[in-house]
Amino acid sequence: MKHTLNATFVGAITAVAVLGGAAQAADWRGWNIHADGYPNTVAMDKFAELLEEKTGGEIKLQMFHGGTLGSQPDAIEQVRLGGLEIGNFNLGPIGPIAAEANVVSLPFIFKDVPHMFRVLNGEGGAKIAEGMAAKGLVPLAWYDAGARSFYNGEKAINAPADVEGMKVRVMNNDLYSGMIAELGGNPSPMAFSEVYQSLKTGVVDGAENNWPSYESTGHFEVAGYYSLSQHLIIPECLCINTDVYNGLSDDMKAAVKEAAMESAALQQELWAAREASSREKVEAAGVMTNEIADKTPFQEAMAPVYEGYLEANPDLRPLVELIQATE
Ligand code: GTR
Repeated sequence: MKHTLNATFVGAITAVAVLGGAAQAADWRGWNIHADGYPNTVAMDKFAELLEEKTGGEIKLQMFHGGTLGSQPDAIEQVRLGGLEIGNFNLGPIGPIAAEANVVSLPFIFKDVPHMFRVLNGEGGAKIAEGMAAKGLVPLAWYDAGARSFYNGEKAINAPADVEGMKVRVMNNDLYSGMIAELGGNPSPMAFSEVYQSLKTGVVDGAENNWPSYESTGHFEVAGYYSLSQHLIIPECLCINTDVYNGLSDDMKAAVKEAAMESAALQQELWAAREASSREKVEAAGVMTNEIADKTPFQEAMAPVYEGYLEANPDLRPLVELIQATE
């Protein structure tokens, strides 16, 4: 497939991307927080490969993994402003920017991961995508990030009382700080890259994440109790700057979207395998895992978090109800 860039495309991206003179190729840069071999890293590399292939070499994407281009909140700003074109972002730190996207950060809103995907692939996902696009981030496809659970170095967590007084690292989002506060803990918002040292030196007592991130970061070495609260099921996006995307011709848009969808299919497949292998690895290293027999007290404690969100965003009540009503 051989295209030439159309005028709209060139006009729109001149301000935000480097155009390679004669060849008229667009050189994009992409951000990812994860290490080599992580499902998202492999899938983003695949996206870059497919993008080049499907656009006949007209769009080239250079991926920067491991958060080398900055923290996630900074990278989200960069993509919104067009300093970077592409990012694989967790919707958690996007929530404070796009209220629609923040709905996924309400604790226990999704029953499980398949429920999350049913919502994302329907009207709810369209509403979230629209809200994000208006803030500069078009989600091209959704990645799986499983469920997040609490971990710490001292004890198994079985009830909210076990979180009381505990200093828990959260991602930058007031909903998460509210969530920890409602459980009686002290929230500590902090960049992903700082969590290992903070756990090790006692700056925080615990944190929360999915199996693959708990394992790949080495957090399991310094916080050996993993309690299956599964309080958050947050999707991730393969996101592009809105102006860059809108400036593409229809053919180019289709090629970019197709590459993203194929990348997401690969990510979801790799994710399932990695969740299992990460769990095996940390348990073999001595991590104590516990199921939480009754999650109701955790869920009930979240009522003020929902109330706060709905008070701030009364127009998003239908979205919350739509998700809750989705089978
Ligand atoms: C991971 C997620 C990252 C980042 C990280 C965190 O699960 O994939 O994008 O959000 O959690 O806790 O900061």
